[in-house]
Amino acid sequence: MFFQKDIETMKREDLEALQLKKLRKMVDYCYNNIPFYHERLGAAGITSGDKIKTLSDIQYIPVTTKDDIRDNYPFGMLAVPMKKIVRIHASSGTTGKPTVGCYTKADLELWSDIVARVAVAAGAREDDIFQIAFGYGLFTGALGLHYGLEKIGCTVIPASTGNTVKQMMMFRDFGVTGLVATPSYALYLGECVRDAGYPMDAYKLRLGLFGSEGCTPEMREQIEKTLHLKATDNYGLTELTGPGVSGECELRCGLHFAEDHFLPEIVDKDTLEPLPAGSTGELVVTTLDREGMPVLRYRTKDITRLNYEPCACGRTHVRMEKPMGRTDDMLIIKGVNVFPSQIESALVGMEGIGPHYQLVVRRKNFMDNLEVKVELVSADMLESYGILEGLRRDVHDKLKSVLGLETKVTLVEPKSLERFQGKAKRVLDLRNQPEQ
Ligand code: DLL
Repeated sequence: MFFQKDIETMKREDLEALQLKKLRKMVDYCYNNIPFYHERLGAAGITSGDKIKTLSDIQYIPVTTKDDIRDNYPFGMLAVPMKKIVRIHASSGTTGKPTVGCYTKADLELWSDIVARVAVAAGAREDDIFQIAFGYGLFTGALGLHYGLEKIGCTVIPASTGNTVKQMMMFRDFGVTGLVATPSYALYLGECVRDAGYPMDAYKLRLGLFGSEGCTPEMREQIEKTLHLKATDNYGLTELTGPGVSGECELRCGLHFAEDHFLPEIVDKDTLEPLPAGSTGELVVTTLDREGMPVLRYRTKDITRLNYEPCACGRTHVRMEKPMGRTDDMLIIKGVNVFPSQIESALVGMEGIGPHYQLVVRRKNFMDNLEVKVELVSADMLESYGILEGLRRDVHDKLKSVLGLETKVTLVEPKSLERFQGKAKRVLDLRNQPEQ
């Protein structure tokens, strides 16, 4: 049930004392070893860790952004000589240069520990056989889970993405008990399994370790129904190491943060002011032990909340609510703020439509408009205008009541929307295209 019980159930005051000690050391380490931080911290008057008297003094440390890391591409944020780096990962990013993550041997060791912790908390055990259906490569997901699960003693199958027929064959032939994937890929695999008529209840699959993108409770239910497993969520970022930063325990009531290695804060996304405990805002994280590429107050852009109430599982580390989205994914449609996750929650599970959707944003007369494309579950419905129109109206009305917004709803044929093997891209932004 625990991977590192002493640490995971530490008393809060001891945990905070540990964090403060590590934070002060980390400030010194960054100031002395990374020119970028020497300059930033110096300009803020924080020339030594001694200036940090309490944990809340962290607010005086300047934040670090993705642009800061990009501006120092590729190795400007290193705190150690290159010869101490034994692994490089990178996040693809949709524009410009990728964000690079560099690891020393100690970083890799710590990374496997935190992933092992997340996996055990979710219910993984030594005798599990895990199929890793994340893309192997620069992405931190696959190798991160790979070494963490091996550390527990699980059998790991580095399946990678693609070739769903083979994925399904391995489920059966290798007696797979656990699946690692993005929720979107799990959804797609579930659909393939159902279409192929595989008797999933005869399979041994029981646990899903899903992450790297959001997944609403409604979507999770769909995945669990088709794959016959218990789906759990884990979270991380390349800039902070990768997966293992936080993850759900078997009770699934928030993602326990690896607080002995990462110090999370919630700030106002516009003013960067710290927000009181329990508020929703942007997650900012400081690495407390990272050796190769530490970061101070990294702005994740993820919107969430932290819950400091102790969890019934016995873990004391703070629980992060599933992020509702990224600040840069938030759409502003006719003055209304909309997160794609709100639309997902409203749509998934509605009768007559499937869980796949696409959001198309256009700009007309200086105003943003939203088209929501949803798939019908059965092509037979295409034959009745009355049924189609009734369904379209239902979807429209549900979105209107949830979002308070007029949307254009388009019903499309079954299986006509794109399926994803990695992170889903559900928003098609046509705002910079000529009007259509
Ligand atoms: O996605 C690391 C990871 C891999 C986490 C595998 C979990 C499992 P990046 O590619 O750098 O790293 O993307 C980080 O993905 O800021 C979030 O916006 C999003 N994200 C990651 N995990 C979750 C999650 C990996 N469980 C960005 N729920 C983050 C919601 C997530 N969003």
